[in-house]
Amino acid sequence: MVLLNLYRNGKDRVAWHSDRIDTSGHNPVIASVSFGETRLFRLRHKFRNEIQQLEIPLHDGSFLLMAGTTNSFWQHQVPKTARDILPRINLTFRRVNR
Ligand SMILES: O=C(O)CCC(=O)C(=O)O
Ligand SMILES: [Mn+2]
Repeated sequence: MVLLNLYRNGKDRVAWHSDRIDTSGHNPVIASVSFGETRLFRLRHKFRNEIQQLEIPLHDGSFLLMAGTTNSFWQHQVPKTARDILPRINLTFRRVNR
């Protein structure tokens, strides 16, 4: 399955979440490709506040892979920004079990 996110400007964002672990309990493998404006991709640990948040700038053409236990232990977000920026498109690819 491919999902497309369009961030029209700095007001469009995605709040903290984890991508869903499928009903069989397996960790999802999610591949993400970004086009257009650079946006920050933030990660925070779900259970350990002392672990520092990570901030990854996703530039035009960036490829990000979330695999293993990433989505069991971490949440991610794409925050708003006050910068006057151009749109960004993000595609995520994941396998869906039927
Ligand atoms: O736009 C991104 O880089 C992340 C999007 C996301 O987390 C999602 O669609 O679940
Ligand atoms: Mn996500």
